[in-house]
Amino acid sequence: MQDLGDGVDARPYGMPSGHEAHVVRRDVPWLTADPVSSVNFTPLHELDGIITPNGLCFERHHAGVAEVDPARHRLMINGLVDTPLVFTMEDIKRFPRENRLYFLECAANSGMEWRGAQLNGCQFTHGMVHCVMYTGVPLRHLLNEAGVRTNARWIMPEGADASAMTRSIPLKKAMDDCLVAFAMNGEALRPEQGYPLRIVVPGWEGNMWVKWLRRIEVGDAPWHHREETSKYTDLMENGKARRFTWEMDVKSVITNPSPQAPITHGKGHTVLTGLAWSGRGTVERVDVSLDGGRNWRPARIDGGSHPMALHRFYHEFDWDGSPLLLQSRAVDSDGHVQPTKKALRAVRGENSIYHNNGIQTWHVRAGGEVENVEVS
Ligand SMILES: Nc1nc2c(c(=O)[nH]1)N[C@H]1C(S)=C(S)[C@@H](COP(=O)(O)O)O[C@H]1N2
Ligand SMILES: [Mo]
Repeated sequence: MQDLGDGVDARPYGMPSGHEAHVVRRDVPWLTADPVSSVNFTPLHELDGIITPNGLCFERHHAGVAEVDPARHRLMINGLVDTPLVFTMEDIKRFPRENRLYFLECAANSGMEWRGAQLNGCQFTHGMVHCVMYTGVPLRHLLNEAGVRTNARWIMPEGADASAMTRSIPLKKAMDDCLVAFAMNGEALRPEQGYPLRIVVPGWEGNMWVKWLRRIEVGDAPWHHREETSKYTDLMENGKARRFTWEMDVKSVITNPSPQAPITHGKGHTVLTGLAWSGRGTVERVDVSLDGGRNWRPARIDGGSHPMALHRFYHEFDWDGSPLLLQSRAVDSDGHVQPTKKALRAVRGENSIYHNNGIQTWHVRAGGEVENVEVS
């Protein structure tokens, strides 16, 4: 065996301190129908800054994690192109690449809260989001190599997993800022995030970010597949469904204090922190309320402001030990203001699951314990 040198073989890949063993992805048993069609949640209340560590990114797969050998993996581009092409991983890495920080949010994030406060913890109410630095090749380079026909308007990425996940994406978006990514936070994608290749669709619904990307078809119309008809549509009060609601709207949540992260130090100096994001640009400001939305004060954004990425906010205050109703409200660079849940239901009704960006309320009791509530 090769001599690895002193100490290197003891911990060839670094792991967190044993004291941090509770900082893990968690699931909600009644939401996980089967281990292969599953979802788990990012422990947002245990994290800081704006980058999600690779091992803590929530996972959502419709048919398990595909095991793909990068040496045998191929990406095919076919359909309305001059020359259908098949790329190896090595071929892809010979195109100019870019590094971009983006959040990925499942359209169903906070979906279980549509009709009322339900899950006790921001990990469960808001944990279907992560934010990493992707390294990849702009998709337009690959499409230009194949030569997109003049009548082409849409693309359809397809996954190599058992679900063969597909979504229709407008060609305009594909040519604008989509990436074919092979790395996250500097290292290869994790298997559960689509190793060795996934498409990055900045600011748009997580389900469009096809993992284990094996094919991109170019067409002149959307395909109307399962994930854009039966699923990932928003049923309105009148029985009609909104379709192709791609952008993830401006949203925020206070991660500390929160039900899994109560105030344990008693009254006095308290650091409130949380995350804000928008699929339409940067977050311009975040206001926080300690009294259920009656009074608002600006929070401090720190850690950088990147379009379509998580933003970290802080608000330091002296807690007098009395009960609080904590809320945060984000405003994005496109002028959108995060709505109350009441305002959201007034427009969207009660039948939706997806695209719940309503303002979250946490009730802090005198003892410092925190629970998920709603104020009217
Ligand atoms: N091939 C494939 N791609 C997929 C999925 C899938 O099941 N198969 N799930 C989608 C959904 S619904 C979401 S929210 C994101 C989740 O990405 P993550 O597991 O990296 O968090 O991947 C999307 N891409
Ligand atoms: Mo999703």
